Amino acid sequence: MVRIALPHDDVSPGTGCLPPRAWYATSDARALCLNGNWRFRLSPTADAEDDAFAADGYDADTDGRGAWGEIAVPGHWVLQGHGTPHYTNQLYPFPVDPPRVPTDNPTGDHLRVFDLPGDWPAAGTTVLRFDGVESCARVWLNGTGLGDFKGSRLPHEFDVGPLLRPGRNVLAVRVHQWSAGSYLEDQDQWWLPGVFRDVTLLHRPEGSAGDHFVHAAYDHRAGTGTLRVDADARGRVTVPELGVDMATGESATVPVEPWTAETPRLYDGVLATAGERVPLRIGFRTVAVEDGLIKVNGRPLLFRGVNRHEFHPETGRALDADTMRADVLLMKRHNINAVRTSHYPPHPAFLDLCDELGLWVVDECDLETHGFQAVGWRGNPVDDDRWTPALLDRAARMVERDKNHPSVVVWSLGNECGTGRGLTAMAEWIRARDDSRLLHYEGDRSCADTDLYSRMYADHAEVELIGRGEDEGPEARRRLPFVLCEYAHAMGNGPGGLTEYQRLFESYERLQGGFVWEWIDHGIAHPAYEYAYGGDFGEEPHDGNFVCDGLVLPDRTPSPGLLEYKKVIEPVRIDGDGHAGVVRITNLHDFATLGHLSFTWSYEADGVRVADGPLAVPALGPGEHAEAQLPPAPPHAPEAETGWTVRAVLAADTAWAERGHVVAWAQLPHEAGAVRPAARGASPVREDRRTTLGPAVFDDRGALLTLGDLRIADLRLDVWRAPTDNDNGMPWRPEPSLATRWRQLGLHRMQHRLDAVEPSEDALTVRTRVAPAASDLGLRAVYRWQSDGARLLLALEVEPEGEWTVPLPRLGIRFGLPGADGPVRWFGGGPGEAYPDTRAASMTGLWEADVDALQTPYVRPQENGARPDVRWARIGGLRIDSGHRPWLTARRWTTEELDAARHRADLVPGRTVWVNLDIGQHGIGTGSCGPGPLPPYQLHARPTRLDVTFSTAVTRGNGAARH
Ligand code: IPT
Repeated sequence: MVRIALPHDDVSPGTGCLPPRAWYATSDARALCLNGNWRFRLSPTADAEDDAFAADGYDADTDGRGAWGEIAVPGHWVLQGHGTPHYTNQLYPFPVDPPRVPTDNPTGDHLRVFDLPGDWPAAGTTVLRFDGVESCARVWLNGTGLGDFKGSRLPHEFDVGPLLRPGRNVLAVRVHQWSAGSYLEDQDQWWLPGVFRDVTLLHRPEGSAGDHFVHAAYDHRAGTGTLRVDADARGRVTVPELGVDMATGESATVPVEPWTAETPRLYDGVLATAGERVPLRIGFRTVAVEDGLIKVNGRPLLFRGVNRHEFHPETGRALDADTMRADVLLMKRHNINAVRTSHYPPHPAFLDLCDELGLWVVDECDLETHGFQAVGWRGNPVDDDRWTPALLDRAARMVERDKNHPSVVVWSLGNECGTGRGLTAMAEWIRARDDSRLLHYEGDRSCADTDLYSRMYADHAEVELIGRGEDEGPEARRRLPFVLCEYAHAMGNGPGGLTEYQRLFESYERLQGGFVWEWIDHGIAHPAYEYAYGGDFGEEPHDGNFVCDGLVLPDRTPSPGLLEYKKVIEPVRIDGDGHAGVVRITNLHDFATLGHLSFTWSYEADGVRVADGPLAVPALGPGEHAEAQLPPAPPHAPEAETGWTVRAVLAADTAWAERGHVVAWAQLPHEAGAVRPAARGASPVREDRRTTLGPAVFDDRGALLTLGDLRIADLRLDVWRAPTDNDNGMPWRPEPSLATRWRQLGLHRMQHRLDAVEPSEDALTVRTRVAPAASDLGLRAVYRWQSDGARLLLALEVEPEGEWTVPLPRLGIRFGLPGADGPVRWFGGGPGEAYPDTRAASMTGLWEADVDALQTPYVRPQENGARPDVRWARIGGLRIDSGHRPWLTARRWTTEELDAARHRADLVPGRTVWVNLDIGQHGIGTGSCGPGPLPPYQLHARPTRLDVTFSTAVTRGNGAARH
């Protein structure tokens, strides 16, 4: 028997590649970009013999019986009509038998014909660079094999000088979807094979710089930077702005402004060797752990971070420059100061942007072996010496490529690999090569190889214990600074509980912040579904919509979670006393003064701005605070609810946002306003099986039918919400999720029993009992309807019966407004959605939005769109007032339809607007991976009252802000 051995089937990192070196976008050496349309052929298997396509003189047009099409490079073939994407979280989508992979191994043959420009220099040599190919490639130029490589999100270069011909050249690349490298790349994401990053031909002149290493430290005591540039070739280093002109290998110490993520000061320099001038962008900074704290330039910092996968709904992990910049700009505009490059080094241009615009980067190696957990970690490559060369190759390719970025302050070995000797070998290699950065790896609780104690999804109580230094575990670990490399799982509606995490981070110096999981929903643009998730391509096994757990929706629209995060991590705290007119400002930056901000106040009466002006605040240093005095309250209507809104805005344009961009804000209530007591006294009149009460008509069974001209449908008690991803919990946990317990109890199909309809002198009382089948739990709901002749008053009292051990999803009323039209206007929290533990970013005001704009289009439909603290609202001719300030939700479909929908496209607007007014909502939490809602945000059944006044709306000409 012949054993078929293929290069993709062995543990080695590959053959024929040049040693890794520093990446830079351009020098004065020639480069030829080979991106573009390539010829492409897909085969279902990896047949080692059939490499005829790579032979010199092969003609794709005459061979292959039309098998050859075209493909855009960079790109993934599964997103260009060849095969389909496959999503798994932790599981390998193939049998675990390392290093072997399936015979069914989709293989993409790529051909690129290019003309070498006539003036391509003859001296020196030329390298061919691949910035990213998933998962394994064999490469030929003009029929000669160059070698093969694995390590999908890492660069690989070949020396092609001797093989290049004047004029026409043919590059052939065979890419296998699966390789031994796939065992090292089990990140929670789509499997997306292809040549997905740039391919470039780079001339290397004689005397070119080769690899080079910029060492740029900052001494915060002296205010000086020390620069040394090591390079393979001898040369000179010049930094005109600093008067530096020295040889490579020499060092200079000069006064400088340091680089930080808040103040990303870069100095332009040049490394000039005999053959090349390489531009340098130098940022001086020193990273260290001192006194158990991560310090940069002598000061501790707080990571307000996100985990970023590279993703675009159409092009997958092939990102263009605009998309990368969009990510950084969005992060900066939302107060994010740090990125963990989960779980592989990003396109190198992304790190240039982080240097330039200012983000702390945890650069993570392309390594995850999570799927071995499912087999008890047997055969885990990170604990098997045969794989160590591959691991070291990955570590070196990351560190060598990215070592000159000031933004990179931490190297991370990888994610979710369990433990093993291979990781230690990586750590030792990295420390020996670059001791100027910290080392991170979350998966080894002993922290043997790391400078940080890092965890994911620890709940608030445990994080607090760690903050206090009272955590169990090795003594040495208690001396390490702590970060949450992942927390606050941003899947669907949420994450809840951010405020409480941030309070802990700010209270305990050991807690140096965290990285929300994750930046973007990986929903793939799809003609029928709008966005597809796991399983939508018929793939098995899969992990459903667990791939959609980002702070931005697939098209990069900020989700409410991002707006909440922005508010929670504001680098300026504004609080104070609106009655006394005192504002307290605290600078929460780690490095920057408030010199770049200006402050404003405005004064609102019933949500409408009546006056505004500037607020003088000194340019406080980091950590400092001061008080400022507000002016006397401006005149306003006597009964109005009033308050101040204070904002910190950019004083001038920056590289990432314009002047006036709001960085931080707070509202300080002033006067509560007078709630006019509603008059009563109208008597119910029974006639023709109908009861009239003021403007309202009820049927025999006490159901409200009309209010004036308005039809009202099916007004009743409601406890159900379409479970959120967080309600659905962690699919791999054996215990039932909250949503499962809700369904088991039957909260999605409550039965409504009518017990009595009781007209009296001044009221119509309707008594009901609302309860699930097969249970003795129930809710007695008593509706007491009254009227002053013009308006309809409802006093609803709810009394639970039995031992409720499950919290309620929501508690309130819902009703339909058939044919309702026009915008919704409300005075309350807005403009976006909010829930009990996700409402920091909700601003009290007068808001207006169309019903459609009130919906948050989560990729998998679920409860969304509530607006809190609604004093009054107007919807399609109905006016609602309530001193209880309920939650308001309005949609063109029912909760049941929302619950049944799997994709956005399943939601079809009907003619009725369904309105929920809730006295309570269960919190959101982050139970899809992490803790559920904290106790104060849990909605437990208890005696409850909701008072609402309904009337037909009179149009009021006031200036609501449109959402
Ligand atoms: C954690 C992973 O590190 C991350 O890649 C992602 O899968 C995240 O969870 C959930 O979306 S691992 C988790 C099972 C603790």
